Amino acid sequence: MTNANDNSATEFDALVVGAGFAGMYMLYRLREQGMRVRVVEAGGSVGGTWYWNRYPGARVDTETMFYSYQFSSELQQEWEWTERYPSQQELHAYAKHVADRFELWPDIQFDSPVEKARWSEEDQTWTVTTGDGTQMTARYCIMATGCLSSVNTPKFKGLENFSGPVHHTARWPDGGVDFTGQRVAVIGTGSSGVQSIPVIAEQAAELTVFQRTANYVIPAHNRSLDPAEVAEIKANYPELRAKASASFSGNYFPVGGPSAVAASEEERNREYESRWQTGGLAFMAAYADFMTSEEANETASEFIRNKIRGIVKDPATAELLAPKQLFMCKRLCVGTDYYETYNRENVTLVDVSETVIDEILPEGVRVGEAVYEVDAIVLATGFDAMTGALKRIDIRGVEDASLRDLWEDAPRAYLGLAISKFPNMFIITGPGSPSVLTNMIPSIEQHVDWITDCLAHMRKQGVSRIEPDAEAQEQWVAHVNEIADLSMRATCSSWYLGSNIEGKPRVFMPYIGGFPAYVRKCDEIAAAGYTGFSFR
Ligand code: NA7
Repeated sequence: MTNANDNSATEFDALVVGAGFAGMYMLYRLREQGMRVRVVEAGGSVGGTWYWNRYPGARVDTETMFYSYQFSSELQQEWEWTERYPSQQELHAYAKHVADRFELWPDIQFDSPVEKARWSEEDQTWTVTTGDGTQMTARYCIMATGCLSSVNTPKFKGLENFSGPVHHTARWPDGGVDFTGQRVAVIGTGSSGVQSIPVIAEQAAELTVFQRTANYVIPAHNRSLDPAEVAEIKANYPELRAKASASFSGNYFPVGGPSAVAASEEERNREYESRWQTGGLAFMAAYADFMTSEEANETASEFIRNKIRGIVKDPATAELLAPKQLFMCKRLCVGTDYYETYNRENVTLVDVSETVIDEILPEGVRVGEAVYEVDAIVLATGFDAMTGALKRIDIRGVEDASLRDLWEDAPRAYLGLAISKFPNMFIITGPGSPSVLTNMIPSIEQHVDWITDCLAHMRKQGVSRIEPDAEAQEQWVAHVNEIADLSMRATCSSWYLGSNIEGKPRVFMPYIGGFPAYVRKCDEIAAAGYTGFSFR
């Protein structure tokens, strides 16, 4: 095995941008191939999402016995998760353990945000430039930049004049923030808001939540893992992982029934109640027709709205918290005491769906005529999802083609893995792949394995340049769009569509055809000698 344990080295076989779960595993696989690799990471440690999102209450919303690497049976057997939904700290500790166990650290360069990546047709190499001007070159460049990593800070008028601190959930200060005795504003009620609001409410003197869109929040029922249950899963891991891979979302959620409409009201309520009591994302699998029948969808929506009305004592607040859009149209949230938090004396909900946040004043937040005086502001305002992290880098391909320009109207990538005009570049879980609609770690592993096999194939064939054909890419993009239109997921504003970012084109970015169908397609393409790609 070679490694790049020489900080002055600038020439590599492959550069990997990002040291989250994707970049770490990519490094591991490329080193196995004998490649000299450098991973370039903007943050100060490994873990990506689980390095940056340190806000109070940050937890994974996918059961972690399955939200974890499966490439190494030893790792899978030896690591002990403590909770059903572990905290950010535990996930970050896991990422560091993986880096220790596989000795990844020497090949990762931290605190190095990549600003430019340029392809040279003459040299057949990529040159990557970091924030301090350091340049590195390699034959291959793999973007492991994450789907939810480019932070969205809305351009609120006057934000810079606020007299207190402003913290974004995804850029939380290391060491935490003490809100004791303070009046705090939280703007945003997606997963980050849903997780942080109950925790901040316990500490702050007063908490004001600014909600633009109410979300569906299923209770997590987080708990310590029972050693007997862990032993059982570990004893059957290969079989359980295979079941998960054969499931639409890469999570094994047994489907309750084919149709919510066909079920009787009594059956439906029993099914919903049982899933509510179990908790978590498996609620989505209660019936198979939530995304194809509005009537079916409304039965689940109304069940959850009634739960909210039952929990939240003030009827006006309960109605504000009751979502209007279809269930599962926006990403489903999983929370702990989320709705219960609005029964606290020190918590106020402000609706900013029609009268928006006009301005941030030195003393607080102004919505229309009302000024909410606060000492600190928390922005739980999410990300420029899927394309943001790539477009932030000035990426130039063949004949200086600019990725930002080519993706101005919509992202275009073949299989969400590679882009025409950008030879020898791969993206892990890029737009046009199932990515954020699936369990991310298995999706990452599938992409990394596919890329590794592809590079091994190239070596065997004696070729060193790969690029997707424009026509194959267009056909894939058309297919991604066509099936997105068949689902109701694209019917509301969400970050899947880019509608949370001002001026971003509205395009449903992930592939909605399910993990098994996507994997089959990738495997068929590889087996047929990588159809849709040209080699030189
Ligand atoms: P999300 O899910 O994008 O949530 C961001 C929230 O911030 C959401 O409620 C937005 O309302 C709100 N928002 C954004 N801009 C504004 C403005 N200008 N005014 C008021 N409110 C605003 O991000 P998260 O970090 O919570 O979660 C991201 C993913 O991480 C999550 O889905 C999981 O996959 C893990 P909107 O809904 O756009 O009306």
